Amino acid sequence: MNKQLSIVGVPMDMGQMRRGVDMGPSAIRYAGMVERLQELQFDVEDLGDLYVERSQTQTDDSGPKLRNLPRVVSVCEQLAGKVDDIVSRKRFPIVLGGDHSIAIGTLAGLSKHHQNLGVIWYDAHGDLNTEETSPSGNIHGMPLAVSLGVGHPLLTNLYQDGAKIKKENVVLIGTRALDDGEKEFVRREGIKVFTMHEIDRMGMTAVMEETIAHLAHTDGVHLSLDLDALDPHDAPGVGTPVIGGLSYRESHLAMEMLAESGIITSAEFVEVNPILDERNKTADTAVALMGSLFGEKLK
Ligand code: B3U
Ligand code: MN
Ligand code: MN
Repeated sequence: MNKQLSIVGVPMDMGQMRRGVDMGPSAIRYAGMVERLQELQFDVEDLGDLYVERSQTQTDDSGPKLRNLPRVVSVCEQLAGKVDDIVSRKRFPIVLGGDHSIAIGTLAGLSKHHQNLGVIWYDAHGDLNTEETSPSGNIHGMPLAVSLGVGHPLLTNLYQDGAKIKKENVVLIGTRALDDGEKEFVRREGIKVFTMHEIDRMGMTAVMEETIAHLAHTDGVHLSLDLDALDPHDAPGVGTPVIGGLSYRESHLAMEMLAESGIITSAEFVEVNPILDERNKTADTAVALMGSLFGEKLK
């Protein structure tokens, strides 16, 4: 694994309605992220946070179809450039959210360096909505569709024109709250999804084995980890908790298997909202999962 890590925080909360997720990067750092990774002998560079305009008098909560679109676009453009630069310097990017809309920027930046990027979408939700199917107008419910080239042109053509990833290179894990339009998207495109049903039936070991095999042909794999994939018991500090989620232990197993496989080339941890959290539990969980993803157990 690449031993050179670069962290970038994105204090973004414009992709959804619950303020506070902009403080996610601080909460994750406070939970001891940098020290944890340094103990694992990584060379860690913390690039700080991107500048995100957070004026509350300019937020657009009036219920349009694409809430705060211009602001999401400008932050994602900025993030894409940053991620592109990190990878150009042969380092491993770790992006801290912020709401999940930032994945549009992360994947746009990564796509400059990969023809066949794999993506693991570890999330209770599919994030496969478009402005037509979204029940909320929140862009954090759309980043996977956008990255597959489906959505508003300002989003799909961000940084580079068109789709950033291919449908056969995507695996969803932990899914349990798909909207009707998202179900249709998954069926139509034949996307690989391990819902909670499959995880309960097969067990996390088999799910991860299949995931790793499914992505074996890719030229790098991005892990997009939304903390709401976990059960709210272990990750209460998220904007849209969904009961019946992945356990702390299952998630560690998943991260450990990814560490053993060596396939992960970039990662992001999103949707940590300290305002809704219990004593920074969700950020602590995020950092503990990073420990496993970066090989704590293998040492
Ligand atoms: N699918 C719903 C809810 C949602 C998506 N992502 C999160 N919540 N975190 C939507 O608004 O698109
Ligand atoms: Mn998400
Ligand atoms: Mn989610």
